[in-house]
Amino acid sequence: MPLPDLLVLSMIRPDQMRQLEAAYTVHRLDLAEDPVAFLAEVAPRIRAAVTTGGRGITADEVAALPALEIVATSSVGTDKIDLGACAARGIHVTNTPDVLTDDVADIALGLILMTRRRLVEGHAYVASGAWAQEGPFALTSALKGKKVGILGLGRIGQAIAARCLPFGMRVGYCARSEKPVDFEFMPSPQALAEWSDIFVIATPGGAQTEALVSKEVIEAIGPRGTLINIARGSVVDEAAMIAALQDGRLGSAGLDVFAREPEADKALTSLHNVALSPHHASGTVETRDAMAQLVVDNLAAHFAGAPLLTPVG
Ligand code: 8YV
Repeated sequence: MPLPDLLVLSMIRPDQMRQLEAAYTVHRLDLAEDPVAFLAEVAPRIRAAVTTGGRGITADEVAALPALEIVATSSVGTDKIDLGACAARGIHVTNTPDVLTDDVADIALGLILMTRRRLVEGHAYVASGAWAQEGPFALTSALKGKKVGILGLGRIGQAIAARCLPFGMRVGYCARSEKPVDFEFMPSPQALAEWSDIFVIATPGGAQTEALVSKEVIEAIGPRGTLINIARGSVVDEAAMIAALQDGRLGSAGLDVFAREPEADKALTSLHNVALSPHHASGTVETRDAMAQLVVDNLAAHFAGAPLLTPVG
């Protein structure tokens, strides 16, 4: 029995790649010198595809794969996967929720600490010798008693909330609907921004949330406020955020995601009131191994005719 043909658009962890190579005829589009020619050659045989959050799979690529049955992504986000194109053809899509929730929430808290206690500037203050020359570093504001507004209270948003409480912070949220939680509900991103000292974006990416955090919302967070984004760069009007950070209408920002990755806007990277992370919230060995294993296990379930572990939609 020939092994099913599998297309790798973006590689996953080494051990799981070895498992794929043992169970499928693997075609590495991610390594192809001429991806267009490579895809044309293998396309008729491809029954499954593996990708990651940053790569996804386009509608054109889906259309080029007439025998495609399943797309498995090593990410919780599916904004780079054309779900409509997959649904129209009955192509299954699987992602990797839950296994990355804690790591992503940890990075959100890390960015809150880095921005609110100005740890990046403090490091530079010591390293540059300014401490010896200019005296004590400026006082910052405490986390205790501050209001954290979470935009999007899904698994990751709720994990962030759970981490804020032990720091003595109050939690509010905005979501498509009220949830059975003990946090204050705000009906809109604008209302949440007006309420918040720290505004955390934890929504999915994609068309439905594009620029949801607008210039007006950014200004409502305000000169003493902090914006944290561990979701997708597309959720924020990045140009408006940069301008507000530059002229003081927004106090500070902690960002793990950007409008363009990996080339973050130079106007952003030169600011002193930001803490920046290279889209690495799920970037631990343990979590990326668990995500990759979910990819392998979902594919195995599909070809065994068993229920998928983490289907999307
Ligand atoms: C990375 C992520 O994009 O899970 C997501 O949606 O954003 C991250 O985990 C990457 O896809 C992990 O492979």
